[in-house]
Amino acid sequence: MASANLNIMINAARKAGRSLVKDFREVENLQVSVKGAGDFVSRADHAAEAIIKDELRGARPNYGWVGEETGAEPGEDPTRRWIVDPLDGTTNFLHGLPHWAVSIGLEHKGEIVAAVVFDPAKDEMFTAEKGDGAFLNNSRLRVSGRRSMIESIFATGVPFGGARELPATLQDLARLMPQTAGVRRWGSAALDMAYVAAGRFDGYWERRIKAWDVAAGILLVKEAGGFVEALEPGQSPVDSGAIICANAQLFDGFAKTIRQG
Ligand code: LIP
Repeated sequence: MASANLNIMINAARKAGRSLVKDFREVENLQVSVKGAGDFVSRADHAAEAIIKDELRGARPNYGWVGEETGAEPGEDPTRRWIVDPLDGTTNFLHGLPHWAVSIGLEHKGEIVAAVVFDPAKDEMFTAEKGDGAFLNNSRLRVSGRRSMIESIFATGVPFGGARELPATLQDLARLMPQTAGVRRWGSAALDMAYVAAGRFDGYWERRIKAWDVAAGILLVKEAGGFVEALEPGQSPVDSGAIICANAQLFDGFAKTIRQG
C-alpha cells in the first residue's frame, strides 16, 4: 500500500509526464529546424519542474526542495527535502530519442525514503519506499542474480564537452570491457539505476552525476536488493557526484575494478 507521500509523488510525475509527452511530439518535428530544439526543450524541462514543484510543495509546503532547473530552497522542516530531476535524459529528449524520465526522490535526515522514476514514453513507473520494496507498475522488482562479470552488462555515463572525468571513465572502460558482456551508455542515470533495480542491467557507475539524477535510483536499487555506494567510500551516494551500484554478488568485484581508477 503506497503511502500518502508516494501517491503525491506518483501523481506529480504523471502530470509532468503528460506535459513532457506533448512536448516530445513537438521536439520530433523540430529536429529539422535550423534553430533546433534546444530552447524548446529547455522550456519543456522548466514547465515540467514547475508542475512537479506546484504539486509537491502544495501538498507538503514545509518540505525543502532541490530541483535541477530551479535550484535549492530550504523548508520549515529541515529534515525533509524533495530532490527532483523533471527531465533526466535531456539530451535524448532533445534528439527525439524516447529514453528519458521524471525522477523524484524524498530525502529524510540524509536518507532517501521514497522514490519515483517515471518513463512516460514506455509507460513504466518505478517506485520504492524504504523497507517496502521496489516496484515496476506495481510488480515487485529484484536485481539480477548474475554472479560472473563476464555474463554481466553495466551502464554508465561517459562525460562529454571536455569534462575532466573523461580520462578516468575511459580507463574504467578499458579495465571493464575485457571482463564483462558489455557496457551501455543510454543517457539517463535515473533509468540506468531503475534498470539495475529491475535486473535489466547488472550494475551502473558514473563519475560525474548530480543528486537529482540519482536520488530516486539509489532507493530503487537498495529496495530491489542491490548495493549502492559513492565512488569515494564513506561519502554520501546522494551528494558525492560519483556513484557505483550493482547486485549483491557482483558489487565488491565491480567496485574494486572501478575504484582502481
Ligand atoms: C544526464 C544523466 C546521465 C549523464 C548525462 C546527464 P540530465 O542528466 O542522467 O546519466 O550521463 O551527462 O547528466 O542532464 O539529462 O538531467
